[in-house]
Amino acid sequence: KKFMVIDGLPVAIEGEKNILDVIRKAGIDLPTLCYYSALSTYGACRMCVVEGKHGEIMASCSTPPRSGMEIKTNTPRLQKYRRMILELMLADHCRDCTTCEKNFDCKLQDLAQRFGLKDVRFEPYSIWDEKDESSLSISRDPNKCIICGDCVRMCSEIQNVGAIDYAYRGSNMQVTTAFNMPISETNCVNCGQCAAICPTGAITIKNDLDALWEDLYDDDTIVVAQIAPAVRVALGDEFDIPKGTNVMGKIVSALRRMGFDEVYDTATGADLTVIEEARELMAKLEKGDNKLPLFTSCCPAWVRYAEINHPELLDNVSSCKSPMEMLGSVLKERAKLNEKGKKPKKTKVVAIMPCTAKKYEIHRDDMTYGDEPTIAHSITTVELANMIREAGLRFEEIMPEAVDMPFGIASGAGIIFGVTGGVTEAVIRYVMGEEARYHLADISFTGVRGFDGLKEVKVPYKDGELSIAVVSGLKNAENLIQKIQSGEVHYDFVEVMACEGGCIAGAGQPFVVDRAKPERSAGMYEADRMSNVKLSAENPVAEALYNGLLAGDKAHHLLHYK
Ligand code: HC1
Ligand code: SF4
Repeated sequence: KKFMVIDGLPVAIEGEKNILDVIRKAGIDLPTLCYYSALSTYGACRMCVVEGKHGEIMASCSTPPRSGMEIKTNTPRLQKYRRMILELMLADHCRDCTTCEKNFDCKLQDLAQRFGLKDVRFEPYSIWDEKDESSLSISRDPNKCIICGDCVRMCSEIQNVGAIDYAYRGSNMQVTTAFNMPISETNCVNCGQCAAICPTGAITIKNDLDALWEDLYDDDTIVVAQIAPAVRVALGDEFDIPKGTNVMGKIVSALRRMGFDEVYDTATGADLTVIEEARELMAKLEKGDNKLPLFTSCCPAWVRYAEINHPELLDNVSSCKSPMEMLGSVLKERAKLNEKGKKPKKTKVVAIMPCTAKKYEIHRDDMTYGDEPTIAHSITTVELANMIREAGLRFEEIMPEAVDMPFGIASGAGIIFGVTGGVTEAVIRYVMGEEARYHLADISFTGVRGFDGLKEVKVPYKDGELSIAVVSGLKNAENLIQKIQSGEVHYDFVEVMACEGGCIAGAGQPFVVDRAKPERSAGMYEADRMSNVKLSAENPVAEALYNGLLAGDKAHHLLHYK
């Protein structure tokens, strides 16, 4: 067996690609600012330096382990280096910590405290740059960038976008957009993954809470909330509730305490999406339409990616609005009908989402109700946690409550939208019809579940079978598109989610390195098991809507964007 010696103790080498991973396995929390195992190794921050037997200093993230190697992780020299690195970073860093969006959640702040930094002896060596507030989803503050490059590698390696990169040399080096353009004018798709991974406040997620509080305090506005599937299994992370716990009931009561007038579940909207999207697929199959596969359209970062990079595929992208927009349209329509003959109050729909691209989606020209955005505000799971703290609610203790009627029922199929493969599983249940009720376990074993970047599924359909692919992460999506376009593979239906793992790992969720995917997806599937309606078509709310508010051509008008 191979082993190395870390701080005098032998530790087995079990296939780790660098000594950092061996050190961390040994229980030592070696600091890093630029290392994520899912991204390529950059070795820029030098915080992970270790000392060899002969006094040689090496970055542990980029040194492969060798049998018999002896290293130390904590020596006076290493301590001096780490403190100096931090001090130099802080010297050129805007240190307005108390008002920074990342206060208490900043790795640099955390390390400065951990290494006992008391003073920064050096002057800043660059002039302060302007912030870039052009995006609806993210803010960029170059004065807080430590050039670790995590965002650059995330944007290009995982998302295949490359909207940001290094520019200039030496101490002038910056991470910026091409020609320093405002990020909203680049090919950025608003996925927010750069902000999720940024260790400091250099890229943060837009905070839209002030406008929302204003509406909540306004007596003439009826504020209606809808909660996305993935939020319920992640919000608990912010309050030390065990990972993956479904806290839907607590969210509902917290929202009521904060002044929301009505609270609904986006999963009810997802049931409408399943019905509309499955019908669209079945109609295409019936017609022998050559615009197959049908790509899903509920992920706004994916739709934006397709618009920028694959305009030739837009006819293949479903015409369905996302569940958030479908439920939003229904809520606005109902409000309009209810308002007739009464003193009009404004109804505003607020979406609570795991996603930053939803902040962009709500402002799209094709997502309006009348002449205003259907959804007034889209806030993230983390913003909701901040609201709860600001309101002084003890989330851990709050008693759960049920969502409101008439839109209080969602099927399990609608709920699992929040995890990669969930849309597909829900659509399969629909196309199989009532039969699906007896085959729920079989469907779950077709290959739709799990975290592979690409999953392929075959399900029987009429006399033949449907061929389906599920991808998450835009790089995985691009690879699949290349194969489809070269004729190497053929599918009838493709589910795309821009974030690896699906919405449970959205950039608006509390950040943990692995995004707690197993726990969060287990929480989603448990909610499905516990729901008494399994099929979207059997959701009585959907049925009532199709017979009422959505009757006739209203369904197409309200639920589709093209
Ligand atoms: Fe999602 Fe969706 S699944 S896109 O990840 O289709 O955000 O949770 O709400 O709209 O339902 C997000 C989640 C969410 C929509 C649904
Ligand atoms: Fe890249 Fe997504 Fe960040 Fe835009 S939001 S810069 S696409 S990682």
